[in-house]
Amino acid sequence: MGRVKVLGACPLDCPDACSWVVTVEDGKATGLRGNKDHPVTRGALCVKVNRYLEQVGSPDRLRYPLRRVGPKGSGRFERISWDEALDEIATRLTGIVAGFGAEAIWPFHGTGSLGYLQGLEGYPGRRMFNVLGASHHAATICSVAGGTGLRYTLGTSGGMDPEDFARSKLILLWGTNPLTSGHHLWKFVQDSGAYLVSIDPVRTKTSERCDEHIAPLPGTDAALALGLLHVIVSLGAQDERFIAEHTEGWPEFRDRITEFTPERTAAITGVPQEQIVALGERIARTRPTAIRASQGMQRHAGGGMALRVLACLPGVTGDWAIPGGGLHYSTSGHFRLDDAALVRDDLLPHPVRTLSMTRLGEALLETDDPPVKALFVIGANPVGSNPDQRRAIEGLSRDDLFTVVLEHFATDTVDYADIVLPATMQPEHLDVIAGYGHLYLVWNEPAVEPPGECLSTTETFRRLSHRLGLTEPALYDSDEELARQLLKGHDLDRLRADGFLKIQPGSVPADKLQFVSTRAELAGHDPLPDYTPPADKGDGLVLISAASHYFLNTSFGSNPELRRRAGDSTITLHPDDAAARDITDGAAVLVSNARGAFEAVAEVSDRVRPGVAATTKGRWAKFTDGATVNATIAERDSDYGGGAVFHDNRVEVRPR
Ligand SMILES: Nc1nc2c(c(=O)[nH]1)N[C@H]1C(S)=C(S)[C@@H](COP(=O)(O)OP(=O)(O)OC[C@H]3O[C@@H](n4cnc5c(=O)[nH]c(N)nc54)[C@H](O)[C@@H]3O)O[C@H]1N2
Ligand SMILES: Nc1nc2c(c(=O)[nH]1)N[C@H]1C(S)=C(S)[C@@H](COP(=O)(O)OP(=O)(O)OC[C@H]3O[C@@H](n4cnc5c(=O)[nH]c(N)nc54)[C@H](O)[C@@H]3O)O[C@H]1N2
Ligand code: SF4
Ligand SMILES: [Mo]
Repeated sequence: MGRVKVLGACPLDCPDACSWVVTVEDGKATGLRGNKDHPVTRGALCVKVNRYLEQVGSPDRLRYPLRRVGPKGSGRFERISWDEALDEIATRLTGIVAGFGAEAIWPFHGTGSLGYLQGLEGYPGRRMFNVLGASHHAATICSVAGGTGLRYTLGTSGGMDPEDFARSKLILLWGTNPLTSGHHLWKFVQDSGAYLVSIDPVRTKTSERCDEHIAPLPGTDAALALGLLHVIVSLGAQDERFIAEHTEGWPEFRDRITEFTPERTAAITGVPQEQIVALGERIARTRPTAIRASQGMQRHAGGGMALRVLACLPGVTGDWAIPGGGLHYSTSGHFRLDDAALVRDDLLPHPVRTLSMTRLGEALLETDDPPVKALFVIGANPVGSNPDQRRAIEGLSRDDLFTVVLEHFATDTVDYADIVLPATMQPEHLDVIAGYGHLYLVWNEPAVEPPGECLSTTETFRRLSHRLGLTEPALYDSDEELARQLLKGHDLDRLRADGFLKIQPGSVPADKLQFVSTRAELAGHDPLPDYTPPADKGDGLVLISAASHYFLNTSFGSNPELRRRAGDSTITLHPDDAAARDITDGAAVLVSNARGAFEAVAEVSDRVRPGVAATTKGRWAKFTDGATVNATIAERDSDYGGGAVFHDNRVEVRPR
């Protein structure tokens, strides 16, 4: 068979959507590296995905269907055949539909893969679930609040082309840590030679590489942006021509800005007045200024509002009209693929309810119209990733809940499954990925055969549809047919041959930029931007649990080498906060609030500002005494779209 190279795409929930090259020798994947030809990947993957083939070939990989034999949570399973698994699922679903209606079924899709065929973007199985009339799933856990806020201001959530950062003169890295959570942007940031400002309550790896670090109190970014605008407008540095031609509601917005004097802004944000004024002056005189804001800062009660206000800033300075100016949050809004043709909501027999990913505990424990009786967990690990871990586990422990988990590894969530189905990994199936940190579609050609009896998610649902006796022809479309339907109007053959294809972004703003937003008003919100304070107002420290350098959400959480490098579960405290609690560096501590508690090792450092503590997401509860930071997080919605509020979280910390 010899040696061949196959082009693929990283499926993980990361803005960079790398194009990769798999070396296959005699049917085995022997090498994986970044594609040198891709303008963003530039030949490099990352510390996590450099170990991806280790994951693919791991002895811990799930290879066969399993049926639970111990109590829920015990993780005791027996191997069964695919026929047995599909029969049992079909029988249980048929009973649940007869007894409670099909809306009692919840296909719970996570971000394990962002593929359009096998992952979140295309909701694999949705066609089958639509034919049945199952509940819909809203993937609210990650970015919806910020995306919605941007649309209120801009009419689109897609901002700058990240490659244009190379042309910026001032870059604000605002609530984002790209050197950990999507490092390929850094090349463009560096090429720019721009003055770099990190705005983050935590001094991150990225902050260390910037010219300046500003550490606001968490959840106060909208106030900071309004305060910076106050300085800009006081200097008369607004771009009157851009404002007149491309915006709506300037007089009202200008009045709002007037309220955010440097004094008031400093009081809200905890940033010294001089720093606010100096940065405002710098923005006022520097064109183009670019803002990179990502998901971190919108995991707050006012997260949607924060992005809404941030998008106004380049509207006042006119940066939206200058190459290298504006804001980049996620490029997803620029991809115009035929999602509707893929998911086929026209197959629904009647309108159905939508259940929010963020509210798993509530849906499993409190919803009864109808109750959730069957849960399909697809590419998700809610025990590790969802807020309010204790309630999520309580819900998943319900004996009357039938849970099917499609997985690669025996995660914390798998332990609560009735049936586990082994899924293929990226080199084993066909898929199409769209970056959210660049403007390329990336093709993933299958390179090797899957191990054991693993099946792709699309094939799993084709077989289950058959077992259920469903006759709708669209349920049996092949992966290639699905790709063609999705990519209508794009050159699939060129994409397949080259491995990637740059798309043409839409214009930003899409129409007139709305300082006063009729779109927000229509959705029942204040038409005028403001500052929305954090919701968790307890006395404790505000705990931020951001991306870990070594895991991707909970993916890789069982990789031995990455676990070793990540070390113990830590919580970083400012020396003043540590001293006030008799906590010394390296001490074992208990982190708790009314919702739950987890154990950690204290790191005492001024990397965090007083009043703020930091840890990371992604650990598995089964490796950390049954609870992670997510045990302390509230299952509460942010302001827009039902987003999650992971960093709007007060905790107490005490020695153990
Ligand atoms: N290595 C690695 N990479 C990842 C991930 C991972 O788990 N590991 N996760 C991926 C996923 S799912 C996503 S959505 C993205 C997320 O990537 P990011 O958008 O970078 O999200 P976070 O890591 O949550 O937070 C980023 C930064 O925001 C800061 N922050 C928190 N609250 C505030 C605030 O109120 N104001 C300001 N100014 N800053 C704040 C945090 O301290 C943190 O340094 O990254 C992806 N990339
Ligand atoms: N404390 C805290 N918690 C957070 C966050 C935070 O900032 N702080 N961030 C949140 C964010 S941004 C996100 S996006 C969520 C993510 O939460 P989840 O969507 O639960 O993502 P993962 O934890 O990575 O779990 C994905 C699972 O999918 C599996 N998987 C991967 N590819 C495939 C596939 O092709 N098929 C199948 N069947 N399975 C697959 C992986 O093995 C993995 O176990 O976590 C959230 N949780
Ligand atoms: S996780 Fe991100 S940086 Fe790493 S290979 Fe995947 S897309 Fe690239
Ligand atoms: Mo995310």
